[in-house]
Amino acid sequence: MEKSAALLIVDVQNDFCPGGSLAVPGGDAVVPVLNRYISLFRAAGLPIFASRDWHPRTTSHFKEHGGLWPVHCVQGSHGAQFHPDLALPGDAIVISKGMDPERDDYSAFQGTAADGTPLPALLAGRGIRHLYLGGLATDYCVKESALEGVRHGLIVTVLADASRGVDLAPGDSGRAVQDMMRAGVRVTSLEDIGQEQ
Ligand code: VGL
Ligand code: ZN
Repeated sequence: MEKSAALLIVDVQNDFCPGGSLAVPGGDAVVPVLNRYISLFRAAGLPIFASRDWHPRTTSHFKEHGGLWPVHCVQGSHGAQFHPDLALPGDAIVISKGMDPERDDYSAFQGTAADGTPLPALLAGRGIRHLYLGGLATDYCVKESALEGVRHGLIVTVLADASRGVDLAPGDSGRAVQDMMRAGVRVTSLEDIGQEQ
């Protein structure tokens, strides 16, 4: 990975894992894979960002108020916590998103750090030009974050082995990967990254 690369872990939270209120099939399988990416990026001294869905209890994002989804990732709840086995380093930068009660805001680029700084400003401030991202869910937040990264002029690489989709309709995740690739997003896996240098 080049010096201007960063890792973005998308929404690896209890509610998106088996047992959670919006469980992604096999969602927890991304955790050990992401932990290996975390080690690689740490060893290279590269920044690590972790986004979290961070909804108010009442939002148009939820079914009960006209949205698509069951109640999930409510601010401060157990379901909103990162998966307990995700080995986030202490200096990882947490990006919260989905706080606006009138918007879905799937993309992490709509999110902010604890001090309110938006993700795009954080990336620009660190000179990040290449964003590697993986997590949950391929067909929503991973996809929208990747597409918005491209729109911001970044090189974007999706970590296929560290992402899983909701697949509300069968095939959504595969179509999401195709949409991303059509937009110029690269796709890689641990095997390929291990061979880089
Ligand atoms: C997500 C559905 C609803 C995601 C968030 O993180 O991909 N999906 N809210
Ligand atoms: Zn959500």
